[in-house]
Amino acid sequence: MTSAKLPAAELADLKRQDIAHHLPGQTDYRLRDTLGGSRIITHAEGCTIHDAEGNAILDGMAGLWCVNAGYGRAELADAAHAQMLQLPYYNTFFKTASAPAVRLATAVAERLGNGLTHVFFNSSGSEANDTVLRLVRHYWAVRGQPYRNVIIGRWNGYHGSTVAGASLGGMRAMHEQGNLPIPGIEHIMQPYHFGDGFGEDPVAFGARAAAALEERILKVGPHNVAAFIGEPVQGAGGVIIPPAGYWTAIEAICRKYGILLVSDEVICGFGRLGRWFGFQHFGIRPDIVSMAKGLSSGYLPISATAVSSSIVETLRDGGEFVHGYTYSGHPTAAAVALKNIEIITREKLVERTAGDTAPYLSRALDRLRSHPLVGEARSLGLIGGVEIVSRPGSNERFAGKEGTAGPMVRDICIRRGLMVRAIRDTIVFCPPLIITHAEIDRLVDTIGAALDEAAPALQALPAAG
Ligand code: PXG
Repeated sequence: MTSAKLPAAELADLKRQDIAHHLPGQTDYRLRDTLGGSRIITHAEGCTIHDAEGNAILDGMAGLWCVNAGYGRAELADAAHAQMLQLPYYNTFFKTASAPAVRLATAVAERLGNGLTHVFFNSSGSEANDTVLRLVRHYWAVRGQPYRNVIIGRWNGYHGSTVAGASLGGMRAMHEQGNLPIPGIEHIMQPYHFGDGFGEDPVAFGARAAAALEERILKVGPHNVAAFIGEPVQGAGGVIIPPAGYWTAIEAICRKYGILLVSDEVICGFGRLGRWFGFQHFGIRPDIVSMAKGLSSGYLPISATAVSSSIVETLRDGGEFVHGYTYSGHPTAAAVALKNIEIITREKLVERTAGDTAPYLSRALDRLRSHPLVGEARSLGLIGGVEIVSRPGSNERFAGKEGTAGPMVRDICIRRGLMVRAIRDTIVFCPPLIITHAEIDRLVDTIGAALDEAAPALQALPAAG
């Protein structure tokens, strides 16, 4: 597919309407309006998105960490089309279900293994985690321990934007808007070695970060704690890959106090870390797993909350679980997700990530590791981050302030035809799992070129203090 530049008048009209009527999420509206409206993305294929100005951009973010199977999959469109003609919608509340929902639950459970037998459907990652909160509190009430309702998450974890999702997450900026978190949610330190443990032995730092969970459990009172929730690798927090031993230590602490372990696989699921699910990479067995994004490669909104068979046994004793959404198990979304899983399986995208593209990406990042502005370049599977620093060998930031260099380098990357995100001063990427070696080279070398281009302006900034 070639460029499909929109006629100038049509584009100007779209941008005018965008400013006049549209409030996109996670957006500074004054800034969007000052920039003359949003960039209009018109079409995409493979790993490339196209905008209305005629730019072709390598999508280093797989949309928003989700288009694992890549763009332009006619099979997914065909699955939606066929299902819409047969049964576009029906609910799961009247002791009814649709074939795609039931088959999808089975396909997900088969890939989860580890006793995670049952799946509850929702439409977004946030909703999947709302279900986690409702479910674990209900679970402990049915078990006769209704006081066990505290859920522990981590600072800078991301679990969504609904009231429960943003509360479970540890994004201070989100908490500040809307008087969050809601009661009964605690946060502990994150295992961010580069940021919070610089110079410390990584394994010792990981053990210290995990020990923070036990300390908090003891402070809250073990009998009050319902669950711990974490992302195997924090995505929106800045691609934070925990040190070796962290997750096994967290799991052991949860077991010691009989606390449910929840793995938020909204980003890490469906091949991202080179396994179907991130917890499988870290060798742990969560009791609950939330997932979204890669479940349908973002083609339609659908998410799931998977639980272990022993949780299901308790739920069976609990009467009606008075929770569910109109679109739980949406037949069309489920049909598309099922076809997406079939594609990932058939094309061996999980195996390809583990055995080919992930090691290739990791080796390519070596080219950035010696750059004077790079403090660390890390990846696991096909997710990674590059830390921009003001002094080689340090974790010091330009102008002594986080968030100065990152957006500058990101904007240059986009101008040079690569979509990446800046999370403070970390450039992060999470490309479709179909990415080729040549595209990985382009991703890494564009970041390198953007760093070179930004260097004079960054070095001219006033020093810290
Ligand atoms: N959990 C995780 C781990 C996520 O990354 C959600 C839950 C919520 O999913 P929904 O579908 O409700 O958005 C996410 C979503 C960012 C950014 O700034 C990341 C997400 C969403 C919006 C922005 O990188 N991840």
